[in-house]
Amino acid sequence: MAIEQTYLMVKPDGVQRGLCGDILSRFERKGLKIVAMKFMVIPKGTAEDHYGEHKGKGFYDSLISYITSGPVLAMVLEGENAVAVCRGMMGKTNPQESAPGTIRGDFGMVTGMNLIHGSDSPQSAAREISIFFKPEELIPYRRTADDWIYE
Ligand code: D4T
Repeated sequence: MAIEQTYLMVKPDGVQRGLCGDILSRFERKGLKIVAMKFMVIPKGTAEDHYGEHKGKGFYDSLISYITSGPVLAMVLEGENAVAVCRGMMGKTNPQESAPGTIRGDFGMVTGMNLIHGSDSPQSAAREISIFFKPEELIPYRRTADDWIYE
């Protein structure tokens, strides 16, 4: 199984509700490796770039104003099959349909405040990482715990 990188972001509601630590610790405890992290308010143009595929949809304007309404915790995580693993941990887009034990299932109530973003494919991950991080902001290092996470 290939090692992948994925783009994750605790959205403004997650930051305001004090859930950054809880959300990040789930990924750390699972075995994902932190490669980059940034606390930022997303500029409107960057948000429009990130969510370009949704332009023209009914929820687009509120999505852009929500995601730019306050700071987010942006990060790149790495691991085997990281994109799908992290999507599974996030739960479905609508928190009311997300299984208990997932981030959205445990903490969210509505789609418009669904706490976290995660790339939905390796191609999206590469695109999104390049929107939010410069190449030199991705930190390569050997994590000794990997010897006890992977066979
Ligand atoms: P993101 O992209 O934020 O990780 O969410 P998902 O990958 O799970 O879902 P998405 O791309 O379909 O939607 C992006 C973003 O738009 C919000 N949204 C979505 C909304 O407010 N109303 C809607 O009807 C939909 C489909 C929530 C997530």
